[in-house]
Amino acid sequence: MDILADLQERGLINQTTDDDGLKKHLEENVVTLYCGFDPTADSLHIGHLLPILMLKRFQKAGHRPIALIGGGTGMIGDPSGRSTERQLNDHATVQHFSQSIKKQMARILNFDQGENAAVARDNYEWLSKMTIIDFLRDTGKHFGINYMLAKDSVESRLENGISFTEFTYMILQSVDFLNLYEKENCTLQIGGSDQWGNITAGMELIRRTKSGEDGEAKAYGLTVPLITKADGTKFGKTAGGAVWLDPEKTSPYEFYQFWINTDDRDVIKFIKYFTFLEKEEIDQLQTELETAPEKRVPHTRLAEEMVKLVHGEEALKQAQKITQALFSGELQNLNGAEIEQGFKDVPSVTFSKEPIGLVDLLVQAKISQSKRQAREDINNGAVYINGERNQDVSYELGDQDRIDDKFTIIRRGKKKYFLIRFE
Ligand code: 629
Repeated sequence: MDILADLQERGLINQTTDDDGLKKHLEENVVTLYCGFDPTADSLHIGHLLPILMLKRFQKAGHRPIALIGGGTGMIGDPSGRSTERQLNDHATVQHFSQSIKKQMARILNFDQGENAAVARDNYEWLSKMTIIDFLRDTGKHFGINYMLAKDSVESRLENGISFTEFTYMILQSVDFLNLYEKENCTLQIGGSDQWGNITAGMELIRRTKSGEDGEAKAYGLTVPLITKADGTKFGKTAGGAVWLDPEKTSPYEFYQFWINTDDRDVIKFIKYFTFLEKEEIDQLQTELETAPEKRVPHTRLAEEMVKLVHGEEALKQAQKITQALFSGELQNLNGAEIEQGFKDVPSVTFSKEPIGLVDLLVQAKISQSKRQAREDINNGAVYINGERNQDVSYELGDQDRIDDKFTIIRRGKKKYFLIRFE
């Protein structure tokens, strides 16, 4: 199946600048395409995943993807899709963000050898060398103010105000497309639907500056849809904030949980968007969802695919192990790192390593209200140490209760977990 038909089938095309032309272009050529990512944090997040995977889909279909890091544009700030002016980061910070993002990108895309190996570029390379006079004379002349004012990203901001800095952003992104067109024969830019205005501005610049004797210079644009959820809440946000691709910021276990908690109404759509599973298998998962929704087979599959893709097989095994341990309450087999991932969001208290009576610990960690309550809880069999029930009111916690000499998990009742850290 051709790439556009596959993308269409998956619901991954919001719009293209020329459906028929692009289809033909992709059929006849190994097409170099790009997508840009501005370094606005030290990690990519789940909102970046769809376009990254798009690059990978094109690569799998034989085309050549460029991941463009916006080391230059990240200094300016894209107004697209935003209602207020951005806070600018200083140069060193943007550089640091760029480095981190490049590393993450390399984990997902294949930058190794081969005719269509993915390529990484940083627009700081050319944008930082452009002089203000060149910029205004050679590039600015091609942009009419009325054209720029009519772009969504600008028009929607006129009332609340937009700086000249953000106003010119579309020109910089257009310079990139032109530059990659010239140097890399890049003829397609992709992005989220918020990028439509910037992408078409670049195409226009290419057409105006590169059309010559041989006829029209042509470039293409394609956008992916905004991800919506059935319950109307924003995709990629959890109570704890954004879902990051950096395992230090969002652990593989949390990442796994994020996907497994997908709403039934969204799960098949997300499988189409985010995985490389093929139609037959997706149809099968759809049937599973309809006949045995309680088994959550598609959700589990989605979570597995995503953790494997972003963090690898080992991290997936660990996430599954933690999930299983928390589900069964059997925590004995978890190591310190796994405890830390699995219990990141439970109340935690730090103690010194002196032996301490269970009753005192329950009170001091505010797990039980009073000594009397603590004794009652223990007697009732409501208290578990590392997954094992303990009904001894005179029990003293010691070395044997510390996992990796660092953690003890106390459970009170069916589900209330507490993490005791020892220093
Ligand atoms: C220079 C910079 C270019 C081309 C693109 C860019 C970045 C672009 C942008 N993109 C968003 C970002 O960086 O701001 N101006 O966070 C983000 N993108 C991925 C998708 C997006 C978009 O990285 O395009 O739609 C999110 O899904 O918001 O020459």
